[in-house]
Amino acid sequence: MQLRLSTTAFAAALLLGGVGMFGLNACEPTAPAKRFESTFEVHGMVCESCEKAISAKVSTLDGVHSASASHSEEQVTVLYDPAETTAQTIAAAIETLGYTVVSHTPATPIATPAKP
Ligand SMILES: [Cu+2]
Repeated sequence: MQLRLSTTAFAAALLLGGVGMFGLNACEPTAPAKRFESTFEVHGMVCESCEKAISAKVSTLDGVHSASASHSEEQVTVLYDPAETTAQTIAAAIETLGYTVVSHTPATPIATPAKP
């Protein structure tokens, strides 16, 4: 009886250990960074409506997580997945609204999700 109990306990421990290892493996894949940020220098924004128009337009693009614009800084900051879209695509979308994209920074990987 005692032997049987300890065998059962041993089997349970093995099972738990196996489940634990499996769970660890399942949670460990090192996914490549999918969030990159570029800041665009944009001329032509004069008020809050311009900011809203640009961030709304850019947010609809595939691969864009978020976009925020500031007319006072003449900047549009975009969080996006470069595998799905490019800074050129984002710049073109801004320009279809009538603004001028002067330059943009290279895509910089963002380790942790920024503010939602
Ligand atoms: Cu405006």
